[in-house]
Amino acid sequence: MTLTIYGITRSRANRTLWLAEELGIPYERVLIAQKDTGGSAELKRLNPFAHIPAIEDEGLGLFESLAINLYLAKKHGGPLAPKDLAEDGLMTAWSFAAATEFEPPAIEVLMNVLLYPAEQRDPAKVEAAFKRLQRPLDALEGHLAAHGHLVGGRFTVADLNLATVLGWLLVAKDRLQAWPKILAWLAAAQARPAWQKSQRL
Ligand SMILES: N[C@@H](CCC(=O)N[C@@H](CS)C(=O)NCC(=O)O)C(=O)O
Repeated sequence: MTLTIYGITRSRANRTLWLAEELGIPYERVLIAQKDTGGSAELKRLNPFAHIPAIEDEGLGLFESLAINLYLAKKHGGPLAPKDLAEDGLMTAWSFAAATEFEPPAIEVLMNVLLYPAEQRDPAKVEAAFKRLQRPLDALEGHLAAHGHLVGGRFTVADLNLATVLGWLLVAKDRLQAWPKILAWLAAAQARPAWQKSQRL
């Protein structure tokens, strides 16, 4: 076994678990939860920021969920991976957009609709997050209307990476009705057997 994935399923480690299941590659798990990350010397060895997920792959320690996924897709190849440098650039760009354009407001939505205790939830923060999301979601809606997927007309690691972030918005599914292509694309991503398996690991 060459690959070890660090992190519990209910964390950003589910991004890498999903990808590993899509690729059909063997891996081991080290179940570290959010509350234990700071105290884990093993994790610090692989990830200078001591967050989950991290991986160890044939001696390489790697961190940042979306970067891990790009690395594993490229290493193992197949339809999820870029077929040339142009696709590589586009998949990297969409993954950076997932982290910069979408993730900060999407996590505000997730926390304030679901994860914070009820008395800490702030509807104004959800409003502000959707205001911030309007432009990137409109842009994505247009891209999906034109191309169906993010890159190369097929489901790739770029779709997977962005779907893991936008999946958080399903806690406010009613508001997503304004973006029907995104809703359909997310539903198709989450209908994939590898996503469904990754939720149960
Ligand atoms: N940008 C990082 C974020 C990693 C991250 O913040 N992970 C959370 C769990 S989802 C964590 O480790 N929390 C515990 C902590 O911050 O100590 C990535 O995508 O991998």
